[in-house]
Amino acid sequence: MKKSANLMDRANQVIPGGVNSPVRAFKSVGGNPIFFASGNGAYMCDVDGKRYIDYVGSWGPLILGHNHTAVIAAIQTQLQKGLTFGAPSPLEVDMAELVTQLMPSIEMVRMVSSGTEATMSAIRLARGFTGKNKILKFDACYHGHNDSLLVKAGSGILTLGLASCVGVSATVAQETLVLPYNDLAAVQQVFAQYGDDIAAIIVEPIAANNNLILPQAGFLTGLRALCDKYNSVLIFDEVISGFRVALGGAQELYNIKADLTCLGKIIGGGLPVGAFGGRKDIMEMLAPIGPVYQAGTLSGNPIAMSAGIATLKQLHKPGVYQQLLQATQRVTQILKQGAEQNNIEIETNELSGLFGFSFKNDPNNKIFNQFFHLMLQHGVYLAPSAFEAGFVSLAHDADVLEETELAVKQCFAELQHTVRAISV
Ligand code: KE4
Repeated sequence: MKKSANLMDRANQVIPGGVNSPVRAFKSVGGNPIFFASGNGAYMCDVDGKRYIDYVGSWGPLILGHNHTAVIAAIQTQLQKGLTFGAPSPLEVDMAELVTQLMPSIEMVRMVSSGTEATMSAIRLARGFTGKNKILKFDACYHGHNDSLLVKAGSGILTLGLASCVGVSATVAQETLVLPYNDLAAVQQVFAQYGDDIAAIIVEPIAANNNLILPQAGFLTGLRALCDKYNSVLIFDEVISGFRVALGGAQELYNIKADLTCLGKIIGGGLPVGAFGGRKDIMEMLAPIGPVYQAGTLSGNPIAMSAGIATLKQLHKPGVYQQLLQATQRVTQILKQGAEQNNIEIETNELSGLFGFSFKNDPNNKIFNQFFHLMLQHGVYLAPSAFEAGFVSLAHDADVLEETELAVKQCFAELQHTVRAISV
């Protein structure tokens, strides 16, 4: 990986940590990040020409796999017409109509350029709508890097072992209440105490930034009931789960109506897009018709809209989510079988397009980190952190899964020696 190493030396001189997003830095797994040159279908190639099966998919956008022909064609068509107008364009209306059709709880939607912008805007809107100040989030859920939500967050904050984040003022942090995920009793107690000042609950309906944690029965419906009782806004952060776990996201899967929903990743098809939307009476509080200001130079960018719309249209096809679920179940089955054959204990879970796995008795993720690097050697790119989920695309077909199985078997055979040494 000589070229990657040389690039990292250069990057470290001019980019903090050599990366434009911390979780890419391999800090928790050790070693240097790999620099990638290209992607195609379920594969990526690094700058040294090594090919990997990609189980990160750019952290979610690439549900169709890399460089899907329909997405590239849509981008190329729009490219001929212009990159950006700084004025309304037809594709923004097409996208908004598509999103409101796919997620009925979203009566109106506003495009932004990242998931962070979506959640930041949604909590500002909730505060403006309710006139209340406090935001309730859950430990190790990650909602992007805006100040109010970087308190005890997941993803990179968890990966780097940061309790919260330096630079977030105490006055801002004190307006954010943080509770354990799935602990409805704790939420009931906090509402009893602060209910008249809780503007919103923001929750990942499927927690995918602390490995993969599914909501316990009754948890999401309990949050819905409390928001109804105390007139707080229920915000579903579906930046990962939206259009992945079902066409209508987690809210379709669990049949829960959110007041506001935050979207990202898939909605941009690989280009920078986020969105937030929901109840009309809340959304109409937004400028220019309401007093809550929110804006963005490239919001609704036509190129990004064309990629997102092309992606969503592919997901509309019959059988897509069955195929995605079957592929994802195959991945966790392969992991379980590989571990079992080598007397290694792992736990796995999955939904369509998303999976999590963890090694038993691996409190410091030493086994995970060893496994991560073995998989790299065998041409499989997992998320470089035990605190992230795995992403499966529609490009992960039978041949890719067979190749994955071969690599996993070899890795577990080599890992069993290490596990014995680490466990001692
Ligand atoms: P962005 O601002 O990174 O587009 O989205 C923030 C965000 C919001 N909500 C959820 C549920 C998210 O998972 C994210 C971002 N996800 C991480 C991966 N766990 C992005 C990867 C990174 O930070 O580089």
